Amino acid sequence: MPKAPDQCKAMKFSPCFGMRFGGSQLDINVAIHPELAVLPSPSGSVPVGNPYMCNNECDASTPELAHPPELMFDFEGRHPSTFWQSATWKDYPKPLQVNITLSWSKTIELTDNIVITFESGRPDQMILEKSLDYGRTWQPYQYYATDCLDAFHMDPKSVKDLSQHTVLEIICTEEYSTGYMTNSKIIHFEIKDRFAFFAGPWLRNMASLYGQLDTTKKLRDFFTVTDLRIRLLRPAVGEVFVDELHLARYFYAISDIKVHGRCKCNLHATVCVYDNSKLTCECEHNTTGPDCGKCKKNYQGRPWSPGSYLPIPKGTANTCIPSISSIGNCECFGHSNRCSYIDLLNTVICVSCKHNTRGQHCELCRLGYFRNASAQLDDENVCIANVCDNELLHCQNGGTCHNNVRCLCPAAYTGILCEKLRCEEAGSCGSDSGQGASLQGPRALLLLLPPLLLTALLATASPLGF
Ligand SMILES: [Ca+2]
Repeated sequence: MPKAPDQCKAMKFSPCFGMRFGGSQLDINVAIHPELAVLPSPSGSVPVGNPYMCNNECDASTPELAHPPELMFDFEGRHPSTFWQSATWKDYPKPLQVNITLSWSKTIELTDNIVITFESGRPDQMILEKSLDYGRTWQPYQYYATDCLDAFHMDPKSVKDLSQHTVLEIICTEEYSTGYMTNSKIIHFEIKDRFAFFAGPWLRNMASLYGQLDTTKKLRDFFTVTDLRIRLLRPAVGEVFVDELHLARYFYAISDIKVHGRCKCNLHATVCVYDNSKLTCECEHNTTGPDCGKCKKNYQGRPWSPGSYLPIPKGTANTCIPSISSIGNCECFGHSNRCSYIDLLNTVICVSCKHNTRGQHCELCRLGYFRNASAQLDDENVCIANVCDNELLHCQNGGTCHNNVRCLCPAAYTGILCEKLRCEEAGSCGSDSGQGASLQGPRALLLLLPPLLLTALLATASPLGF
C-alpha cells in the first residue's frame, strides 16, 4: 500500500512532492479506445530498434506475444523495454487514431513532468488532454505536432516562450516530433519548466511558487487532474506523404508513461492510501471527503478552507473547529454567550466572561473577587469583591469578617453581609414566635428614634423600671 514518503509527514503543511503514479497497475485505470491492440499479425511492419517490435509474430491472444496496455506501466530498466503496441494502419480504417485514458478516480496534483516513451516513432499529431471532473469534460493540456500550423492551426511554441503571466496558455509544440531529434523517443509535458517561472531555473525558490499556488486558484487547477487522455491522432510517418502501399509501417508503440503527482488533499492530509484499491486522503484537521474538501459533521464552527502554504515554511492548518451548537460544551453559566476553539488544546473555552468570572466555563472568579457561597454558579453575583475588612466592618447585624471573604453571621441572619433575616429568606417570619421577630422590634425602633428622644425615653423608662 503506497504511502507518501516520510518527509511528507515532517513537512506537515509544506508541499511534499513524492508520490509517484504509473508504476503499477494498482495506481491507475487505463483505457485504450478503440482496442487497437487486438492484433492479427501485422505482416510487413518494420522493426525499429526494439527486437520485440512486432514483426509477423505478435498476437494479442497469446500472452507471450501480446503487447497489452499494462506494459506502458510496468517496471522499466530492462532491455529491451516492454511496450504496448497498436494495430497498424493497414489493419485499421483511416485515420489511425487511439485514445489512451488514465483515470485515478481521485484528484491528483502533478509534481513533475509527464514523460511518455515511444518505441515507435513519436506521433505526427497528438493532443494531451486533462479532466478535472472524472472524465465528464476534457480540456486540452498541450498539442504536439510535426507541423502545428497544419495540424491544429496554431503557431508552434515552446514552454520556454512562456512567462509567469502566460504560464497557463495552452500551446502546440513541435519539439517532440519526428525529425526534430530523431534519436529521442520521449515526449514531455513540462511541469517543472512551468514551476520554474515562479521558483527560478533550479527550483530553489519554491516558497515563491507555493505563495502563488496558495493565492491563485487557476494556477493550482492547472496542475490538477483526475484523468489524463493521450489522443494519438496520426502516427509517425516521417515523410510528407503517407505510403499507402505500406500502411503496415505505421502504428503506435509506447513502452512507458510516467506521471508524478500526489493526492490533492487541500493540505489537510500528509498521507494518501489505497482504500479498496481507491486512492484516499487520510484527512486530518477535522476534515473529510475524497479531497478533505469539507469539514466533518459537528466541526462546522467556521467555514471550511484549504490549508495554506503561508507563512512559509510552516504554513497554516486552517483546522475545522467544532460547531458550538453541536458540542454542547459552550457552557458559560450565563456569563458569556461566546466560545472559542483552541487548536493547541483541542478544546472549546468561553470568551469574554462577564460578572467578574473567568475560566473555561466562566466557572471561576477573577483575581480580587471571591466566590459568593450563597449564590449559584449562574448568578450574576457569583463573584464578589472583598466582602468585608477590619476597618470598615461591612458585616452587619453582629456578623464578623472572615478572611475578607465572608461575613460569619449570627444564627438568625444570613446574606452576604448578614443583612437578611434567615426567617425572611425562608418566608416564615411572623408565622411562629421566632427569635428573629422578637428581637427585631425593639432594635428597629431604637434605630429609628432620634437620639434626643431616645435619651428622654431611656430617662423616663428608668424610674418606671425601678
Ligand atoms: Ca514498459
